[in-house]
Amino acid sequence: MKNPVVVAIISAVVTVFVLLILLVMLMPMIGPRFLHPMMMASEGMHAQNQPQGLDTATTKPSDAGNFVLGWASESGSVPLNQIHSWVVTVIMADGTPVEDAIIVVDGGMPQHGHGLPTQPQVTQYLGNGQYLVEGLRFQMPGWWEVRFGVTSDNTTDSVTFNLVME
Ligand SMILES: [Cu+2]
Repeated sequence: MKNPVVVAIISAVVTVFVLLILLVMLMPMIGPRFLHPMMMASEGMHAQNQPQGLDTATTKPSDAGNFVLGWASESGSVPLNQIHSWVVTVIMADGTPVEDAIIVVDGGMPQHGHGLPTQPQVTQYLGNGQYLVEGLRFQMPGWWEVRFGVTSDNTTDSVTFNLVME
Protein backbone atom coordinates (compact mmCIF):
# COMPACT_ATOMS: atom_id res chain seq x y z
CA MET A 1 0.00 0.00 0.00
CA LYS A 2 1.70 3.14 -1.24
CA ASN A 3 0.45 6.45 -0.11
CA PRO A 4 1.20 8.94 -2.95
CA VAL A 5 1.57 11.77 -0.43
CA VAL A 6 4.23 9.84 1.49
CA VAL A 7 6.02 8.96 -1.77
CA ALA A 8 5.98 12.63 -2.81
CA ILE A 9 7.36 13.75 0.55
CA ILE A 10 10.12 11.12 0.52
CA SER A 11 11.19 12.01 -3.02
CA ALA A 12 11.19 15.72 -2.14
CA VAL A 13 13.37 15.04 0.92
CA VAL A 14 15.74 12.88 -1.13
CA THR A 15 15.97 15.57 -3.83
CA VAL A 16 16.79 18.28 -1.30
CA PHE A 17 19.36 16.01 0.32
CA VAL A 18 21.06 15.27 -3.01
CA LEU A 19 21.10 18.97 -3.90
CA LEU A 20 22.67 19.81 -0.53
CA ILE A 21 25.40 17.21 -1.06
CA LEU A 22 26.06 18.60 -4.54
CA LEU A 23 26.28 22.12 -3.13
CA VAL A 24 28.80 21.02 -0.48
CA MET A 25 30.86 19.21 -3.11
CA LEU A 26 30.86 22.29 -5.33
CA MET A 27 31.82 24.69 -2.53
CA PRO A 28 35.56 24.56 -3.25
CA MET A 29 34.79 25.76 -6.78
CA ILE A 30 32.01 28.27 -6.20
CA GLY A 31 33.09 29.27 -2.69
CA PRO A 32 35.91 31.67 -3.54
CA ARG A 33 33.81 33.48 -6.11
CA PHE A 34 30.85 34.06 -3.85
CA LEU A 35 32.63 34.44 -0.56
CA HIS A 36 35.33 36.86 -1.60
CA PRO A 37 33.13 39.79 -2.60
CA MET A 38 31.23 39.25 0.66
CA MET A 39 34.39 39.19 2.75
CA MET A 40 35.79 42.23 1.02
CA ALA A 41 32.54 44.11 1.53
CA SER A 42 32.52 43.26 5.22
CA GLU A 43 36.13 44.28 5.63
CA GLY A 44 35.54 47.58 3.90
CA MET A 45 37.64 49.34 1.31
CA HIS A 46 40.96 48.30 2.82
CA ALA A 47 40.51 44.60 2.27
CA GLN A 48 42.81 44.49 -0.72
CA ASN A 49 45.46 46.80 0.66
CA GLN A 50 48.54 45.12 1.99
CA PRO A 51 49.95 46.32 5.33
CA GLN A 52 52.24 49.33 5.13
CA GLY A 53 55.91 48.48 4.93
CA LEU A 54 55.23 44.90 3.83
CA ASP A 55 58.53 43.12 3.20
CA THR A 56 58.35 41.79 -0.34
CA ALA A 57 62.03 40.81 -0.59
CA THR A 58 62.53 37.70 -2.72
CA THR A 59 65.67 36.62 -0.84
CA LYS A 60 65.57 36.16 2.93
CA PRO A 61 67.25 34.30 5.77
CA SER A 62 65.07 31.57 7.25
CA ASP A 63 63.33 32.29 10.57
CA ALA A 64 66.03 30.64 12.72
CA GLY A 65 68.85 31.74 10.44
CA ASN A 66 69.83 28.25 9.24
CA PHE A 67 69.40 28.92 5.52
CA VAL A 68 68.99 31.74 3.04
CA LEU A 69 66.21 31.28 0.50
CA GLY A 70 65.40 33.11 -2.68
CA TRP A 71 62.68 32.66 -5.25
CA ALA A 72 62.19 33.70 -8.85
CA SER A 73 59.40 32.85 -11.25
CA GLU A 74 60.75 30.54 -13.94
CA SER A 75 59.28 32.76 -16.67
CA GLY A 76 60.38 36.00 -15.02
CA SER A 77 56.86 37.13 -14.11
CA VAL A 78 54.07 35.94 -11.82
CA PRO A 79 50.90 35.73 -13.93
CA LEU A 80 47.57 36.21 -12.16
CA ASN A 81 45.49 33.04 -11.88
CA GLN A 82 47.81 30.87 -13.98
CA ILE A 83 49.67 27.74 -12.95
CA HIS A 84 53.37 28.47 -13.16
CA SER A 85 56.73 27.45 -11.69
CA TRP A 86 59.29 29.04 -9.41
CA VAL A 87 62.98 28.35 -8.98
CA VAL A 88 63.82 28.39 -5.26
CA THR A 89 67.44 28.73 -4.22
CA VAL A 90 68.59 27.39 -0.85
CA ILE A 91 72.02 28.20 0.52
CA MET A 92 73.65 28.03 3.93
CA ALA A 93 74.34 31.30 5.74
CA ASP A 94 77.94 31.06 4.47
CA GLY A 95 76.74 30.77 0.86
CA THR A 96 77.21 27.01 0.39
CA PRO A 97 74.42 25.60 -1.83
CA VAL A 98 72.10 23.17 -0.01
CA GLU A 99 71.94 20.11 -2.28
CA ASP A 100 69.62 17.77 -0.38
CA ALA A 101 66.84 20.02 0.93
CA ILE A 102 63.36 18.67 1.40
CA ILE A 103 61.04 21.60 0.75
CA VAL A 104 57.37 21.92 1.54
CA VAL A 105 55.29 24.78 0.18
CA ASP A 106 52.36 26.43 1.91
CA GLY A 107 50.72 29.83 1.84
CA GLY A 108 47.59 31.86 1.35
CA MET A 109 46.03 35.25 1.77
CA PRO A 110 46.13 36.40 5.40
CA GLN A 111 43.43 39.01 4.88
CA HIS A 112 41.05 36.55 3.23
CA GLY A 113 41.62 33.58 5.49
CA HIS A 114 42.26 31.10 2.69
CA GLY A 115 45.24 29.06 1.62
CA LEU A 116 46.75 28.37 -1.75
CA PRO A 117 44.33 27.05 -4.38
CA THR A 118 46.90 24.46 -5.47
CA GLN A 119 49.46 22.21 -3.77
CA PRO A 120 52.80 23.34 -5.20
CA GLN A 121 55.59 20.78 -5.07
CA VAL A 122 59.29 20.57 -5.69
CA THR A 123 59.59 18.37 -8.76
CA GLN A 124 63.25 18.68 -9.67
CA TYR A 125 66.62 19.54 -8.23
CA LEU A 126 68.33 21.81 -10.73
CA GLY A 127 71.75 21.81 -9.09
CA ASN A 128 73.65 24.57 -7.31
CA GLY A 129 71.05 24.78 -4.51
CA GLN A 130 68.21 25.43 -6.95
CA TYR A 131 64.88 23.62 -6.83
CA LEU A 132 62.01 23.72 -9.30
CA VAL A 133 58.63 24.32 -7.63
CA GLU A 134 55.70 23.52 -9.89
CA GLY A 135 52.00 24.18 -9.50
CA LEU A 136 51.86 27.68 -8.06
CA ARG A 137 48.75 29.72 -8.75
CA PHE A 138 47.50 32.98 -7.24
CA GLN A 139 43.92 33.40 -8.28
CA MET A 140 43.23 36.95 -7.14
CA PRO A 141 44.95 40.30 -6.62
CA GLY A 142 46.14 41.25 -3.16
CA TRP A 143 48.62 40.19 -0.49
CA TRP A 144 49.78 36.59 -0.61
CA GLU A 145 52.15 34.71 1.67
CA VAL A 146 54.26 31.82 0.38
CA ARG A 147 55.97 29.71 3.05
CA PHE A 148 58.80 27.29 2.41
CA GLY A 149 59.65 24.71 5.02
CA VAL A 150 63.19 23.44 4.46
CA THR A 151 64.77 20.35 5.97
CA SER A 152 68.41 19.48 5.42
CA ASP A 153 70.84 17.54 7.57
CA ASN A 154 68.30 17.12 10.40
CA THR A 155 67.69 20.86 10.48
CA THR A 156 64.27 22.27 9.70
CA ASP A 157 63.59 25.96 9.22
CA SER A 158 61.10 28.04 7.31
CA VAL A 159 60.76 31.31 5.45
CA THR A 160 57.66 33.30 4.59
CA PHE A 161 57.73 35.49 1.52
CA ASN A 162 55.17 38.22 0.86
CA LEU A 163 53.91 38.80 -2.61
CA VAL A 164 51.43 41.38 -3.86
CA MET A 165 49.49 40.39 -6.95
CA GLU A 166 48.18 43.26 -9.06
CU1 LIG B 1 41.77 35.82 -1.52
